Amino acid sequence: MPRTLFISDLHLTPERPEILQLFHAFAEGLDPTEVEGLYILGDLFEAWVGDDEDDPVLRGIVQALRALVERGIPVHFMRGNRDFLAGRGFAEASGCHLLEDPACIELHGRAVLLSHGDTLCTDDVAYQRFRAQVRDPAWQRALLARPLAERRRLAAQLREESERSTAGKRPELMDVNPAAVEAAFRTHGVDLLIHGHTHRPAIHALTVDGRRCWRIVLGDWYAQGSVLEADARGTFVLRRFGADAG
Ligand code: LP5
Repeated sequence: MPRTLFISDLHLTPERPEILQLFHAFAEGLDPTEVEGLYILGDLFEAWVGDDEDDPVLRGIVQALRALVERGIPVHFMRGNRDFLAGRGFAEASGCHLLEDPACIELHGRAVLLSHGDTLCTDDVAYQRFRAQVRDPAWQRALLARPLAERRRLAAQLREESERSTAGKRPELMDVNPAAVEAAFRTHGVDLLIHGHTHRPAIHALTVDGRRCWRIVLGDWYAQGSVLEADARGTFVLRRFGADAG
């Protein structure tokens, strides 16, 4: 039975060749007669500093997406907090359809809400302030006007700053806020939300205004691959695969 696939938080970088290899094997192994579409819900890249990126490894990832689209598998891409600078140039080169965050899609007759997930982490006030700044179009225009090498340096500094900052935050602070999750179900009138970002893969059942709802959290690709598969019967399977999947 054809399936729709959802992935996020691959954090692909030349520095982790084994996960790059896993991604390429995953993409090449997708069969258009079995896969109706692939949704990438953010953080495909460890860091994307602009669509003029010329690193051969990162361009190879863009090519792999394009090859999927040319083989007849539509690829939908939502920006995450690591690849929020992916724009029209990336979409044209990869053939991906860019999704806004959040996006409501129809999946086999059911409305499903998709998000990277960072906007639901409302207790992390420092991050939300930072996010508002880097998502500002004027800030992005000014940044993208700087040379590629400078943007790479800034991104590396920002990563260091982020690692320092997250090391000092309580884990619960970096998870979704229950009220923000409920508000998302209520606002969009859906009973299923799929997101990534928190790296806490799970299928959660909850009740919102008396309605049974489901929140599916995608896994990261740090030690293995992770994919959510959905079929037309309404079955969702969260699967790990590759080296350390167990
Ligand atoms: O990414 P992760 O999972 O480690 O942590 C996130 C939040 N951090 C971020 C920052 C990104 O990691 C940075 C990646 C940049 C890649 C693309 C760059 C494009 C070019 C940009 C060039 C300027 O998103 C982290 C959350 C955590 O998720 C959990 O939700 O807590 O948030 C933070 O750490 C933010 C801090 O709390 C506040 C940030 C202060 C920034 C200070 C600026 C320093 C100036 C550096 C030079 C530009």
